[in-house]
Amino acid sequence: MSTLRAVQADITTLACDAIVNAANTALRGGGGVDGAIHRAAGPQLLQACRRLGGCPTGQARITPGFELPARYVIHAVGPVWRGGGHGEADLLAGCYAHALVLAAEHDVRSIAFPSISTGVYGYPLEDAARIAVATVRDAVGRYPVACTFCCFSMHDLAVYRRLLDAA
Ligand code: AR6
Repeated sequence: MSTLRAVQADITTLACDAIVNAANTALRGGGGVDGAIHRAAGPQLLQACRRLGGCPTGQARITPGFELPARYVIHAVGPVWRGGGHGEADLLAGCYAHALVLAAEHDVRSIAFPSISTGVYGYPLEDAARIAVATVRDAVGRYPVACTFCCFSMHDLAVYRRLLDAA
């Protein structure tokens, strides 16, 4: 059965089948949620990422979760916000959709997403959250998975909850 919910948490603590990382195209780790996931998963995660040879913006790649409670990490590369006229919305939707395709291929039954692109990449939260919720809602209609939007702040949580409560 598909369920969509939003929680406020550090995504590295969630014992889902897969957690999603807000990665960069090099897949070499970074700050924000990427840094937290690499620290919690241990050095094997970087080694696994190196073998993947990068990931284009708007797509995703999958690795084991190593020392994380999650079995897999799905590394999704969102767009840098450049004002909205550079295909950002399609690229953001694309990385959520691709993450869910990879999840389905690996029999993932529960998945948690951070708010991709809304930190250093500067995507306006409300717009990004709308795309996240719409894309995930659409995909879980085809592939049943329990999906958690993992918000880092109470403000983000309020935005996601409002969107999830709307029909
Ligand atoms: N758990 C859940 N969410 C978190 C956590 C955490 N532990 N830490 C931060 N967030 P960002 P981006 C939230 O900047 O904008 C990296 O350097 C954060 O509050 O992590 O997609 C990568 O390597 C925000 O809501 O990702 C890339 O170069 C959300 O996660 C670049 O940043 C995303 O913020 C990607 O930028």
